[in-house]
Amino acid sequence: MDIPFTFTVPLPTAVPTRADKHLERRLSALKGQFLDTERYQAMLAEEDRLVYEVYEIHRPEVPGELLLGISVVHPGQVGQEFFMTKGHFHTVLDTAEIYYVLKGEGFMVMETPEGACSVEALTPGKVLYVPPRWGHRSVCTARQDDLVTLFIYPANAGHDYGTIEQQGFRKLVIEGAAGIEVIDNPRWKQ
Ligand code: PAN
Ligand code: ZN
Repeated sequence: MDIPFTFTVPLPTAVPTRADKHLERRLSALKGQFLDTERYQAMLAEEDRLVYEVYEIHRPEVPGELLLGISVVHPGQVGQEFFMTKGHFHTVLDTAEIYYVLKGEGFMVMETPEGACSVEALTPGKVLYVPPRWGHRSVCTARQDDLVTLFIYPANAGHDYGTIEQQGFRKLVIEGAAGIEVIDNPRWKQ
């Protein structure tokens, strides 16, 4: 029998008091994603740095259930580009997701297979609704602080990483001459 459960996410550490799985994604897991491939290779040769972590609560992956957890993107850059998650579409494209920002600064880069795109600033207290069909990637733009979000999505959604691995998102978040800039991804082909 299912029993309602609670957990807390004490700040500032933001490590949830319950997690069934703790995932660590390092630079090596983001091969091909950063624009500056030379800098990526040089950094990787030095150290396979931790880019982001995910704390997952497990539930049965069936319609009606929700999956939830905490995502922590660490500060850092590969060349001008900020540390970010791999990003994905949901395998069941018509499934949405909610993000609640607990800590840090950053952006959610989003797009649909139909060609729409949107880049939303993430600040503590903000709730972001990612509608069905929108692929999504979190980017941490703070110099020192992690970007910490709570995410909730239908348990049957699944993850399609392959589409993004091929050419990335249409938009990139970089440190430009005038500060943080959102630019077109030059690798992205129509
Ligand atoms: C989140 C993400 C999490 C890590 O749980 O999975 O932030 O990002 P990647 O999955 O792109 O590596 C989510 O959006 N789930 O659907
Ligand atoms: Zn998702």
